[in-house]
Amino acid sequence: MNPSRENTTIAILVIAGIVLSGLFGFYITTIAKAATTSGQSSQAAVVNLDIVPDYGGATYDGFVLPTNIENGVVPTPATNTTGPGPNDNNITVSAGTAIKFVVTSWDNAINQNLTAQASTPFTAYNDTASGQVASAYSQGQSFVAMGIGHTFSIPQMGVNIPIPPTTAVVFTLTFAKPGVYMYTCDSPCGPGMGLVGYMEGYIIVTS
Ligand SMILES: [Cu+2]
Repeated sequence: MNPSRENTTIAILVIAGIVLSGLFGFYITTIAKAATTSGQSSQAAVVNLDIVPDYGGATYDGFVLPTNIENGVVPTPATNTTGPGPNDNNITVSAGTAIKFVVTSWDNAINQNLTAQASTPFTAYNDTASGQVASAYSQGQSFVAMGIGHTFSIPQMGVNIPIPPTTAVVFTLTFAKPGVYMYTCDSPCGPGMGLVGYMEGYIIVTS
């Protein structure tokens, strides 16, 4: 092989390598995104749920899955109120698995000063000028006049977790058996309250 041909061969190999690594990188990114997306709606060990004020207008606050925010999916109020349907904020998880919930409220309104005892251990994370502050509450711990905008409540399980304004609240729940659990907001937050697809939805627990 003469020197110029060898150089040409090397150049072609380098270019091919760059193109292939780019394609491979894209492939990995796509796989990672697909895994995250499918993990959100089924068999997730982590459930991210946002509370968005005035989602869809008309002061309808809502629990919204992050993928629906990304895709601009705005629900119309569901007509079925007694069971799970295509309500846009239903969550599917596995029974017998510890599920970490991360509920992030983007609502800055305080609707209620809540005095109660923690039904479930939870940690509230707030961003402040001096960094992120975590407040952890153990089961049964009292809180007094906590300013909240919403709650994350599962009446069937006695779960009632306060969600303060512009705060991320993290807690872990394990659903012992397959079934359907309604989740809802107990705080008087407006017309989205008690509306399936907005401040109410269903957790579908599979075996
Ligand atoms: Cu609410």
